[in-house]
Amino acid sequence: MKGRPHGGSVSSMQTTYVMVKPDGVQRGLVGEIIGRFEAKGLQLVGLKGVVPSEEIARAHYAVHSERPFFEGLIKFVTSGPVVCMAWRGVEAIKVARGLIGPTNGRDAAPGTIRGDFGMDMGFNMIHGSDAEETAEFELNLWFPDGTMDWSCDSQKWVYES
Ligand code: D4T
Repeated sequence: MKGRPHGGSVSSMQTTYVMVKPDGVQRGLVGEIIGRFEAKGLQLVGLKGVVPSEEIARAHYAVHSERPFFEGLIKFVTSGPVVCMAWRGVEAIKVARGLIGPTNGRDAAPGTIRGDFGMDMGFNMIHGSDAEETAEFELNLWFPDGTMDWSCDSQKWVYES
């Protein structure tokens, strides 16, 4: 995919990295998950499926490298295909995290993705960037060629101005 660097000119406009993890793909939840982001009004600017290499998985989760669950997490996330997405919108990072819900599905409210489909901490189906710097890092890691630059006509019916 070609396009401009991630990020935007409007101050609150953000692009966030979202990834359906191997459990979400294996359980056939990809369509449901993409549908929720689309229906919310976010704009899809990146989409691909990959089986992550150990190298990219370790880079993505480097912040957790000293945690006891790290090696299990790497084994899990490299165990099969993931679906990598970039979603764009006003405050997209916060909005995506809200759609996803808290880490443990048992604590997540119904209506969130983890709340509706998850029962576990490790198998929590989906990842979403937690801050602007993280989003920038993760988008560059998973979409090194950039994201799609396109004008979404329906956005004029998503935002009042
Ligand atoms: P990600 O990063 O995958 O979107 O999840 P969260 O942002 O909600 O949670 P996190 O970064 O704290 O954890 C990353 C990843 O590690 C798994 N995990 C986490 C785990 O297996 N055991 C644990 O004790 C924790 C804290 C779940 C998500």
